[in-house]
Amino acid sequence: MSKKILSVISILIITFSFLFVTACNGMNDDNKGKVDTPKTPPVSSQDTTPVFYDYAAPDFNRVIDGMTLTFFDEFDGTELDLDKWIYERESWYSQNGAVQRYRNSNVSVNDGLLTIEVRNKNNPIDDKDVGTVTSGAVKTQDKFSQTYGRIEARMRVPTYTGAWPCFWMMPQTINAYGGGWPYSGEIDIAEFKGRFNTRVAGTIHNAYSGGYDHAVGKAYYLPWNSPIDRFHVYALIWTPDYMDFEVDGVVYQRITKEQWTTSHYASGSSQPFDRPFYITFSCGVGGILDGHRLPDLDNFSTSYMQIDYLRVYQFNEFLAG
Ligand SMILES: [Ca+2]
Repeated sequence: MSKKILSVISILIITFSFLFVTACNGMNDDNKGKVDTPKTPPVSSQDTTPVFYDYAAPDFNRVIDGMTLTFFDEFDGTELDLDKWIYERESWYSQNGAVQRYRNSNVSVNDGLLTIEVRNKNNPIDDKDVGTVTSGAVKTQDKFSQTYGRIEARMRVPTYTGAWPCFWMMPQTINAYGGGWPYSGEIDIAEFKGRFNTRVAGTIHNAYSGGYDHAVGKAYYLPWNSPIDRFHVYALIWTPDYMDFEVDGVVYQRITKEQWTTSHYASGSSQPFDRPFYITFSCGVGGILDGHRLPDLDNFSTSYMQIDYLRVYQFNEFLAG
C-alpha cells in the first residue's frame, strides 16, 4: 500500500473512532436516568477500584401531582404487616419450573426493608428445609388490588445465575376472562435474570385468539456502575390506553392498548387490563425465564431481595366517589 492510501486510512480510522466514542457517550447519557447524589465519594483518577452506588436515593416525599396515594408499605415495622400482605403458599410445588420452596421464615421486615432471603440446599433454617433451596414471596391478593394508577417500588435484587426476582401483578379475579392464565392478564413491572446484572424487563401477558400467551415487553440496561443489586426505583404507570415502564424516573417502554389488543377478547374491551390487579414480590431460583439455568444449588451464597417501599397511587379522575 502506498503512503497516501495509508494516510487516508489513518484519517478514516481516527474519524470513525471519534464518531464511535461520541455515539457511546450519547448512549450513556440516555441511560443515566435520574441520577441522585452518589452515596460513595467519587474515586480519584488514579484509583481504578470500581465504585457502585444506589442510583435512586430514598424519596420521603410521597406526593405526586394529580394522583392520590392509595396503598403503601414503607416496611418500618419489625414484621410483615398481614393487613396488607399474604405469604405465597409454602408448597413443595414450584411454578414455571423453578426449584425453590417458598417459606414464610425467609421473609422478614427490619431496618425499613422487606427482605426475601434465598438459601441454598445445605443451609436450612429448620428441618423442613433440609435438601431444599428456599426463598420467599409475598402478595397483596385479597388485601389490596387496583385498576390503573402508578405502582412503584424501590428495591434491590440478587445477581447470580438462576436468580429470578420479580415485582409483578396478577388479576384479583383470575378467571374474569375465563380459563386461567393468561386469559385474565399478568403485568411484570420489573423482572430480572440474575446473571445479567444490569438488565431489567417489563412485560405484559394476555391471550391470543385460541388462548396462547400473547406477551409484549422489552428489556432495559441500567448504568454499569449501578447494577440491579443496588437500589433503584421501578414503576408502572397504567392507564386505559397505555402502560409505561419506568426505572429511576426514565420511561424505557410504552405498551399501548393497540399492542395488547387481540381478537381473543370482545371488541372494545380492555383485554383484560381494565380490572383490579394485586401486587407480588417474589424471588425464584431457576425456572423457564432464563432457560432453567441454575446456581450451584448446594453451595451458592445466601442472597437477598430487598424492598425499601411499595407505593401505589391512583389518578384522581379514577378515584371512587
Ligand atoms: Ca423503607
